[in-house]
Amino acid sequence: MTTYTSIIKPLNSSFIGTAAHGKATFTISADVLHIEIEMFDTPKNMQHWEHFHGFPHGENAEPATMAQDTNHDGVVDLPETEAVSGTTMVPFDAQPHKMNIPNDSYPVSNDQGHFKYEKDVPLTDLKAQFKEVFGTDNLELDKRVIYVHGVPSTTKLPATTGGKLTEKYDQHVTLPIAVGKIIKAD
Ligand SMILES: [Cu+2]
Repeated sequence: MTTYTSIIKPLNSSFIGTAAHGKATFTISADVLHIEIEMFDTPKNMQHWEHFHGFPHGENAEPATMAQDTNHDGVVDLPETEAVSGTTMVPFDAQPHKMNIPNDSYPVSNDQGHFKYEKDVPLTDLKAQFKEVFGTDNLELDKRVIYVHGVPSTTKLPATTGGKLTEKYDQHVTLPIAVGKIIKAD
């Protein structure tokens, strides 16, 4: 059994007005990846996208900081995270092994901004899909970072905020609100 953990720290908190934070645990045993993610003080009563991000070819991903606000508009948007954190890889939604990023099956925060996500993922299926997309079946969790996203659609973002995927899934859905480096536990 191998365990990985992540302390998830706020990002863009001064802009969004709440410091989202939490913790994740990943346990690999036999053919199951067990995931637990608990978040506090996220924007409340809304769905929050969450994934691990990384580089497919062995590079080590690091959490973005305000230093990644390269266009100096006051927010670190999804495209700005890519330089240090790589690309969106695996969603923590209803079916992580499908690796279908844009969907509505991510966790929803309560009126306190809290949510807890728990999932058992079939590892063989996840690795097969990962290989299909990234050309390797090595998840390399300790080279990944976890992102939690999402501010209310009413939040006024700078016009320069990137990360709009579709009309439905725009910059509000993808704006990073917290990030954590995944590390291998002893
Ligand atoms: Cu993400």
